[in-house]
Amino acid sequence: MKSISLIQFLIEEKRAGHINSELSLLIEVVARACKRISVAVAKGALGGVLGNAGTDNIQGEAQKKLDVISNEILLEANAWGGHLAACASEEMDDPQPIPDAYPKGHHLLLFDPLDGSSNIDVNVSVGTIFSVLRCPDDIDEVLAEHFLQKGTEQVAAGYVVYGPSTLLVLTFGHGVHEFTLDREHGSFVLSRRGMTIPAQTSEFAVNMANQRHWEAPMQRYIGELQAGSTGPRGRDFNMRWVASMVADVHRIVTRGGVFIYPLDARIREQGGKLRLMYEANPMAFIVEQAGGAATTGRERIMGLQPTGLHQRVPVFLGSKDEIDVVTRYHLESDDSRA
Ligand code: P6P
Repeated sequence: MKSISLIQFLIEEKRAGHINSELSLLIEVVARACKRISVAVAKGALGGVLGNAGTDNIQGEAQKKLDVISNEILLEANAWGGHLAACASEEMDDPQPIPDAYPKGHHLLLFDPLDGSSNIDVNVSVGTIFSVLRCPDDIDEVLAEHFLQKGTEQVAAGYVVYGPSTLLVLTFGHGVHEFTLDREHGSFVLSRRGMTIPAQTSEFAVNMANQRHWEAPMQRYIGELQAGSTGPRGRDFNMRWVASMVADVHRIVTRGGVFIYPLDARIREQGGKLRLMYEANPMAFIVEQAGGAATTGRERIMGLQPTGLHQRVPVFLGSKDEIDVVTRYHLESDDSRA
C-alpha cells in the first residue's frame, strides 16, 4: 500500500473542506515539535534531561526537566508561523500570546507538553496532548477567558505517545487517524485511518489504590467488574493502569476499554485530578470521534462550560456501553439521595 505522509493527509483534509490552511500549518508545526520532543525523551540519561527541574507548575506539581523542555519546544515552534493567536499549557500559569514580532493567526493551542512525566525516570511511555480552538474575532489581547470554550468548540485534538513507536493520533471531527513516526525519513506516516472503539470491553484502567476514597456508584461499578463471572456482569474483566493517560487512552482507542480517574474524597475540593482544557477535552473529542463516550460520571465532558484554564474534572472515557453503565450508576445514586 502506498504510504501517505501527514502532509499528504493534511492536503486531503483541506481538499475535503475539513480544515483550512492555517489549521493545516498548525498541525504540521505541532507534529514537527513533537518529533523534537521524541528525540529529547529518547535520549534519557544520555541527554541530561531526567529528573526534576527544581520548579513547580501552577498545580503545585514538581516539574520534570523534560516538562519544561517540551513546553519550550512547543512554544518556540509555534511562535513565528502566523497560525496562532496564543498558547496555553499545563506548565504555564497564564496563556502566552504570540510575540508582537510575528503575525497572529486565528487559533488557540492548548497542550500538556509531556503528560505522565512521572514515568520518564522509569522509562515508561509518556505523551503530548493538544487541543485547538478558534480565537474569538475582534479582540486586541488574548486573555485566559478566551480559552474557556466548551469541548464541542474544538476544531482539532490529538496526542503523541512516545512509546516503542512514536505515534500521532489526530481528529478534526471527521474520524480518528494514527500516524507512525518513520525515524529513517523523519516523517509521520498514516498507519491507521478511521480508528474505532468497540462499544463493549472487558478491560478497565483505574488506580485501584484509591478505591477506599471513591463515591458509592464508583465502588459499585468497579466491584461488579472485580466480581467477574461470579458477579452480576457474568464475565471476567482485566485491568491495566500505566499511570500515563496518553498510553492508557491509546490502548483504549486501539482495542477498547475504559479509563477512569473519578472524584474521590481526597480531591473532591479541587474537582478531580485531570485537567479539563488540555487533557479531558482533547481526549474526549478523540474518544467520541472513535465511537466511544466521555463523561464526568454524570455529564458529557465536551458539554461542560469551563470556568478556569486549569480546571480539573473527573474523567470516565472509552467503550460506550461501559461508560453508559457507570454514568447511569452515578445518576441513579444522585437521584436516590435527592
Ligand atoms: P496517579 C499523570 O500524572 C496523570 O496526569 C495522567 O497521565 C495519569 O493517568 C494520572 O495522572 C495518574 O495518576 O494518581 O495514578 O499517579
